Amino acid sequence: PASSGRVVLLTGLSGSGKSTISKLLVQRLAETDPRTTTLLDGDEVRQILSKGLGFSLHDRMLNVQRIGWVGALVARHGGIAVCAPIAPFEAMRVEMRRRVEEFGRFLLVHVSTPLEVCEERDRKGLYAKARAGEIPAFTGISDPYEIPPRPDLTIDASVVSPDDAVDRILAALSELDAR
Ligand code: GGZ
Repeated sequence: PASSGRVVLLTGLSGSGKSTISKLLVQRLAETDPRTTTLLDGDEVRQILSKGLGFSLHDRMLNVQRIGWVGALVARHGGIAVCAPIAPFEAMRVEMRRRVEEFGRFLLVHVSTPLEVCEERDRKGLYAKARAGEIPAFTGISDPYEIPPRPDLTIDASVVSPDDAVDRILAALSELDAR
């Protein structure tokens, strides 16, 4: 089809498993899908594309807008962009979908791992710092995470393995292709 480009947005809390799932997803797509795949992970984006931005509402909006813009560009050229920012506000996700759907199709995946689990694991020690007030406006602790009301998929990574999560996303992507 003319608009064969895709953007997959994995939204969820810090430590929810977005990066792990998206890296595996990109590997699997490289093996199985003829389209090129681009990973736009939170960490990497903030080192370059969004360098200098912080975590105010304004800066988060800009960050996610930039990711959406690059993702839409990838989709416009027939590729698949896998994006994994927290994207905590519904408005930014809606805007990204609108932008992408001008050129291709959009899949919203809510990685819904509960806050308690993310905080309990606390791989980077950020939740402890946020609780101690050392990181202001930390998503889930002192800044909101708006639960997506109508995600295409919901995956709780505390009960679903990364492999199974990727299987579910690939199945949802083929459904999009069939539509
Ligand atoms: C949330 C923060 C914050 C605050 C630093 N709130 O686990 P991580 O470390 O690697 O993922 C988080 C990342 C979030 O950046 P995003 O670009 O994905 O966020 S957004 O979509 O809201 O723009 C976390 C780290 O940055 N981090 N401070 N205050 N996460």
